[in-house]
Amino acid sequence: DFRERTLVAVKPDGVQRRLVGQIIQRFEQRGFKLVGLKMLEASEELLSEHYCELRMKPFYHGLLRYMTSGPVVVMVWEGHNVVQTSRTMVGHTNPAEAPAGTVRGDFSIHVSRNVVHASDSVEGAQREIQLWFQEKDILNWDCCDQTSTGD
Ligand code: DAT
Ligand code: MG
Repeated sequence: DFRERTLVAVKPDGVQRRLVGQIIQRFEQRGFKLVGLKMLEASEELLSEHYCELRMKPFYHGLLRYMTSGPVVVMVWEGHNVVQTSRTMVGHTNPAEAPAGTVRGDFSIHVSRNVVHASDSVEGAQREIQLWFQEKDILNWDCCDQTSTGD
C-alpha cells in the first residue's frame, strides 16, 4: 500500500537539541512523502490519549512531564510500508539497544529522552493521526516529475 501513513513526532528534547532537520532529512532521503507537519505544545489531555495504553506504567507521569516540557514537531509520513520502516529507522525504545544508524541509536542515550516517536502499527497510526491532525491539514500532493508544468 503506497498510501500507508504513520505519525512521527520529534519530542521536546529533539526540538531543543536542533535535531528536527536531521530527522526530517532521514525520512525524505529514504523516500517517504511528508503529508502533514506542525509544531505545537501538546496538552496533557492530548498526550494522555496518545499514551493511553501506558497509563498504568510507573514512568507514565514522568513521560507526560517530559512531553509537555516544550514544543514537539509532529509529522505524517506516507509511503510503502512506512509504519514498519519508520520503526526500524527510529530504533529500539531504549536507545542503549538501538543500533547506530537509527535515530535513537545516533542521537540518544536514555529511554526517557529518546528524541522521537513513531506509530507502532497501521491501526495505531490511524488512531494517532486522527488524534493529532485534522483531515484538512493532511495534504495530498503529486511529485513534479509526474505532472506537467502546464506552461
Ligand atoms: P516507543 O516510543 O518505542 O513506541 P512505548 O510506546 O513502549 O515505546 O513507550 C512510549 C514512550 O514511553 C517511550 O518512547 C519512552 C517512554 N518509556 C517507555 N518505556 C520506558 C521505561 N521503561 N522507562 C522510562 N520511559 C519509558
Ligand atoms: Mg509506542
